[in-house]
Amino acid sequence: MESVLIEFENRLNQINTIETLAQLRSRYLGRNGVLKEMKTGANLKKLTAEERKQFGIQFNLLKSKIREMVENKQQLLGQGRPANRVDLTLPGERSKPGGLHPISQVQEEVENICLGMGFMVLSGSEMETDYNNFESLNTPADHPARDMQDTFWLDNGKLLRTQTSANQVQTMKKFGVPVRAVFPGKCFRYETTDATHENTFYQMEGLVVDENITIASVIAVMKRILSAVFGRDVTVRLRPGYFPFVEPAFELDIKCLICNGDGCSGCKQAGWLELLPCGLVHPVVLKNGGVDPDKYSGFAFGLGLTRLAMMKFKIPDIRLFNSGNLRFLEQF
Ligand code: FA5
Repeated sequence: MESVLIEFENRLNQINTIETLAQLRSRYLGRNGVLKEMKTGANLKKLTAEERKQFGIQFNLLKSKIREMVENKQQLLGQGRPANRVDLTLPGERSKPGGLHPISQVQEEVENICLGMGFMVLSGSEMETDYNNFESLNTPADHPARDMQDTFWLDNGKLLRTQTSANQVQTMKKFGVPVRAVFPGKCFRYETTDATHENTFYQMEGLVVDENITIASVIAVMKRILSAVFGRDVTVRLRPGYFPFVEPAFELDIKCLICNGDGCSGCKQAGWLELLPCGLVHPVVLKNGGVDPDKYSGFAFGLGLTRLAMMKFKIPDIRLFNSGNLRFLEQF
C-alpha cells in the first residue's frame, strides 16, 4: 500500500493542470483504476480473514488519503469546490439603481419652488413636546380641537408630532421676525387608514411673519406652489375652516386630478380633495413666538405632501406610498 501511495505522490507532484489531475484521479480512483484493481485482485483471495480485515482498514486509509491529496491539489490549481469557482462564462449580474421615493420627489420639488420665493427650508423633530405640538398653538389640554388629531403618546410624556405646525413657535423664537420658512416632515396620527388617510404621512408647513401680511399673501403663495408643481393652473376652492392657531382659517381643496372632479376612490367620490389648510397666524401664537402682534402679522399653511403626490402621480390610494411594494415604487 505504501508503494502505491508513494508512486501516486510522485505522479501528483508532476501535475500542473486541472485536466491531468482529473486523469490521474480517474487512474487511481476511477471504476477501473488502481484502487479498484487492488480491491478485486486475485491475491486478495489468498489472505486469511484477519489479514483481509487489516487490508480493508489500510485500503480505506489509502483511498481517503488519495482523495484528500486530489482535493488539495485542486485547490492549489485554483479550481476548488464549485462554490468558490468563478465561472466567467456566466452572464453578469445587473445592479438595480435605487430611486427617490415619489413623496421625496414631490417634497424636493416644492422645496425648490419655495427656495425660489425666498423661503428657508427647515426641519423639525418627529418626537415633540405637548407644548410645541398643541399648547403653543393656542390648543391647551382641554381644547376640543385636540380631538381633530388623534395622537400617539410616548412613554416619556412626549408625542409623535401630528402636524408640522409644531415648528411654528420654535421657528419664530429661533429666527425672530421677519421670517419666511417652510418645514416639511413626517406626521403621525392614530387613526384608521383609508384611500386618503394614512397614520404616517408628510406635510409641509409654510410660515411667513412680517408687517402687512394679509390673507391675499397666503393665497398668492399657495397658488404659485400648485401651478409650479403641476405645470399649469389647477382648479381649487377655498372654504372657511377652523384651527385654533389661525384666524381667519381656510381650507383649500383641489379638484381631483385622477377623475377630473367626477368622483373616484382617490377622492372618495367627492370630486375634491382636502389639501392645504391655511390662515393668518393667531395673535396668541405670535406672542408665544416672542412676536408683537400689534406690529406684525403672519400667515401659515399646512400642505398635505402625501396627498399632493397622489394628485401629481394620479395614485388612487394613499396607502400604496408606505406599502413597500416594489412593483409600485419602481414606476417612479
Ligand atoms: C393640520 O394639520 C394643520 N396643522 C394645517 C394648518 C397649518 C392649518 C397652518 C392652518 C395653518 P389638517 O389636519 O387638516 O391640518 O392636515 C393638513 C393636511 O394634511 C390635510 O389637508 C391633508 O392634505 C393632510 N393630512 C391630514 N391628515 C392626513 C392623513 N391622515 N393622511 C394623509 N394626509 C393627511
